[in-house]
Amino acid sequence: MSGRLIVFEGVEGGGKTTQLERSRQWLIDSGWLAFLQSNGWVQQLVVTREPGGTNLGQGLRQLLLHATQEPIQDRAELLLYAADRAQHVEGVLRPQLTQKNLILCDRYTDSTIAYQGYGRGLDQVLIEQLNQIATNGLQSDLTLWLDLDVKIGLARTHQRGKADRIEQADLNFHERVQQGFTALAQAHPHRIARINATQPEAAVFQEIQTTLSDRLTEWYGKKE
Ligand code: T5A
Repeated sequence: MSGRLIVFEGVEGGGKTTQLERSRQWLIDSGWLAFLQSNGWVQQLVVTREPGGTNLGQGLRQLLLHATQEPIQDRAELLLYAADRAQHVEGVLRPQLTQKNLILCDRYTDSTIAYQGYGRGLDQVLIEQLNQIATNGLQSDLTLWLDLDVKIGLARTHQRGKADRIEQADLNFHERVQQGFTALAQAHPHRIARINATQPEAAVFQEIQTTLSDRLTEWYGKKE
């Protein structure tokens, strides 16, 4: 059995980074990781993200989120995210899964459908094809969609300081991105689990913990 890919998705400020770290810690503290390791099903727990999960990706992330010299055209943006993903899948995700590692990844293919497809309005068929090229068919095993009102998420990120290039886009853009995630969750009810991210941090994590426990049990059996 190879490893598993668990992805955290959602609009800006939804708490992905916060909850990913809590999940990492819980997998260790709850004994799940030790259980999986002792049975030889999982070797390591790995944390990564898109964009920016490789050296090349870190440069692309800098360009995508902070470039100021000239506007980035929508199709160029799409291709840069795809380049980041192709490098990440072949250089990190696939090798880690082959080594039976359990991966927690901040954003993946659904972000491209939501942001470049619904948000920018680029052709969905083109995006599906590009996702297929970039991933060579690698899908997440579970995606935790942190669902919250875009205004609340943006307010959280603004409190934190200067907004990045994508956070600066207008509210309508972010509303369309949210519609994208909603449609994706409806289309893939087993792969994508909705988490109510409007609640306080600990309550959000409680939902995530329940979802993770259920899914790990489905994949590997009841933890002893
Ligand atoms: N993108 C990405 C695309 O357009 N296409 C693609 O294909 C891909 C892969 C990446 C950007 O690139 C875009 C999407 C993004 O715009 P990012 O850093 O990965 O950038 O994504 P962001 O959403 O910008 O990350 P953020 O760090 O802004 O948001 P998070 O990770 O969702 O939230 P987090 O955990 O950092 O929390 C944000 C703030 O809220 C507080 C935290 O303390 C923090 O201050 N917070 C809460 N406050 C109250 N209640 C809670 N429950 C809270 N949870 C967290």
